Amino acid sequence: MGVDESDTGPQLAPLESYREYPPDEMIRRAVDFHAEVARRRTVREFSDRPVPREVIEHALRAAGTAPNGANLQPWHFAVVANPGLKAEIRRAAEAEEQEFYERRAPREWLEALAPLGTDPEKPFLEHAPYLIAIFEQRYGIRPDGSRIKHYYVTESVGIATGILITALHHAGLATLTHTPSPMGFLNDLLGRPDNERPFLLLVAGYPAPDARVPEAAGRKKPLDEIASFRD
Ligand code: IYR
Repeated sequence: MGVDESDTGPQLAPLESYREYPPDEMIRRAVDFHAEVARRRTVREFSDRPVPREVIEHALRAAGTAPNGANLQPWHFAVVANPGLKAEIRRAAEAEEQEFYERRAPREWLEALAPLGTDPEKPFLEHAPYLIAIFEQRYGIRPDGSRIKHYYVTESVGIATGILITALHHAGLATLTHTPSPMGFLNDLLGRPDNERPFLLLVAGYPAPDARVPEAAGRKKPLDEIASFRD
């Protein structure tokens, strides 16, 4: 019922989920949503307080609704709560970060990071209750082992990650988008296949009670610097 009956071409269904709001309500919703997401801060000090796994599961379901190339959903979210595995991830990430901060990073990059106060120590990888390793699937694999081409993989996974971060924030959790570089160790430690490439490591939990955040990172460009309108 409600599905196009023709036997050729795509099966189309009526758009039942769309909601229109009167303009004043639309504006209020847009204002409120901005205020809600503008409160989000990237946090680097996490509490070890446990978080209900259901929150993570629902946020991941939200991420899985992201628009993506040909609806092939080219992502995998590997959720890590196991303390031993978190410790291994921390060890591997800190080894890469040590290299990054001491050798690999050009001075210009280190200067750009200075206002954030980041360094190679990543204790949050053990303190936070959840690490979500986000993988992009460069291609898919059919049950017979043949490859399925994926499209706009990075764009798709980036959009899904944005929704995931927003969903976790909306639920009342703090996150950190962590990008140890390179991240190949995540495939080894998490047993992920060769068609998957780590996209980023999302740290999620309650902020530490005394968590502090860099002032510089809270300053966002005004609208006239990030957008242009041609009426
Ligand atoms: N991956 C390093 C460095 C780093 C890079 C950027 I660009 C940042 O916005 C923050 C950190 C680290 O996590 O410390």
